[in-house]
Amino acid sequence: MEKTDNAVKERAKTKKADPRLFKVILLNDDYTTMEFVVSVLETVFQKSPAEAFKIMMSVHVNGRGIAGVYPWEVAETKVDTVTSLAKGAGYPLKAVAEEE
Ligand code: TYC
Repeated sequence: MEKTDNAVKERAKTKKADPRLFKVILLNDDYTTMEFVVSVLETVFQKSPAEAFKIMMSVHVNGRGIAGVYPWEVAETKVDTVTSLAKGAGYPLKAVAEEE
């Protein structure tokens, strides 16, 4: 057997985990109900009812707000989930991912 077992692995991986984080931003609109936005924040972003209401009101007043911060693939999936839940319910609610 070749004596390579203790050799230092100088290049174990060629791809490193992406360390960047992305904010998922909810955008205000005039048609999506407050109840629907609160339910999205609870189910997709795991917010408590009180926190979900607070974030929803802040988006309603300020035009946009942070629903959560995640690695790229998670952020992208949450944006898609919000968009498709909203579309299915007939609301124009939009979310976007922005690098922190
Ligand atoms: N502005 C909406 C209303 O008055 C509520 C709303 C809040 C919509 C947040 C979208 O991301 C949003 N019914």
